[in-house]
Amino acid sequence: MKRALITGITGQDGSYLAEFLLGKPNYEVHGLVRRSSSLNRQRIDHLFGPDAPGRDRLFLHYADLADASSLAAIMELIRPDEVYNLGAQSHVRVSFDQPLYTADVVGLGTLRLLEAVRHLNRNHPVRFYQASSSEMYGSAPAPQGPNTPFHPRSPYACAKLYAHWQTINYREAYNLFACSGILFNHESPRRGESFVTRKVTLGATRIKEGLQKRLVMGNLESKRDWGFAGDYVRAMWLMLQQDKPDDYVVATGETYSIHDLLDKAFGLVDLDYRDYVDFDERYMRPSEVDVLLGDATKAREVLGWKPEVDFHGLIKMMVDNDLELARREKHARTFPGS
Ligand code: NAP
Ligand code: G4F
Repeated sequence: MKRALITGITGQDGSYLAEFLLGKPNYEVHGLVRRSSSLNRQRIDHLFGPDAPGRDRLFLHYADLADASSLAAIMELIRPDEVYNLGAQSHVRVSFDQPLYTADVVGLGTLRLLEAVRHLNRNHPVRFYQASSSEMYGSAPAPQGPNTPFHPRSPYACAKLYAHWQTINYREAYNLFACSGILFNHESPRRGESFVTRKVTLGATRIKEGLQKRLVMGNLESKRDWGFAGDYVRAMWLMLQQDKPDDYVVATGETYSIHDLLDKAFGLVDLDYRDYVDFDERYMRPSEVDVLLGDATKAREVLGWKPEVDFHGLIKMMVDNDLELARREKHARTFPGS
């Protein structure tokens, strides 16, 4: 039985990765969770359900990337074979408001975890995956691939770049099996509500059901290479199954603007977004990343990875999910207590 440790298991990617690994009969999955005043385990609750495959192989532990002692203790307790570092303050706009906190959790948090992994690796081989980000490319011209120089444009991106280089340094200095996946934007019905795709699919469907009148947005000109999170966690796992550790870009190779996203999501519920969208300065960033478009040739050739869900399929999946949520909310409002 292989033991995997996931930081960020309560997040979008953590929940898909846990599901993916538990779907394999030879994995025990350990997730790191933070103490919070109320439980926020909605994305992984179903994994503990009576019919969930591997529910008896899933374990949660309290720890925090800000707390080196908790990471060291967990590493010794679990002695994982694979560590997936997905935990982060992952919102770019928020990182401008909380730059030091973001740097601590995203940058130093990764270093704390790498130290704990390095110590364990002295007597138990561990493979490490770092969730690097296409945000590290920032203003570098598209398309961005493994040889594109980085030019980060936010406190979040700078912190991710620090973590990225530490991961490479631990591989080179200590011979650690450490991989960095430079993942372009990936989304799903489990995406946090304040990221642009989910904000738009929630907004369009709630407007359709009469639960909301307007949608207030920031910059509509930027472009992103959006894929499906379920496809991207497969790439993370594949990286750790190779003979040699390396870094990979994971992307769809297609890019769309926020206008395109609005047009697609509202179009799926037969609405014209131009009738409903307002602008507010507060959603703008002090420095923006204009165009992200990834070149995932290496992931395709070496890992045999390719995305299975395209932009249309992704937005449709999210709209279908959010339409169902909106209909349930409307029903509950119309028939309270039913
Ligand atoms: P997400 O939904 O925001 O999830 C972030 C996770 O990190 C949550 O489980 C959160 O726990 C946890 N976390 C936050 N602060 C922590 C701390 N101090 N200690 C331990 N855990 C902490 O993010 P995601 O979209 O799944 O992304 C996963 C990773 O990939 C992140 O590192 C992100 O930066 C990176 N990434 C994401 C994308 C993308 O497009 N999604 C692209 C490239 C890279 P709580 O539930 O307790 O808040
Ligand atoms: O959905 P976003 O907030 O994602 P962003 O900034 O690209 O970051 C995401 O992807 C990164 C990978 O490239 C991850 F590393 C990171 O953790 C995160 O998952 O914004 C996308 C674009 C931006 O250009 C933003 O300015 O949408 C634009 N936008 C326009 N109006 C908006 C809004 N973004 C948000 N969140 N909210 C708006 O109202």
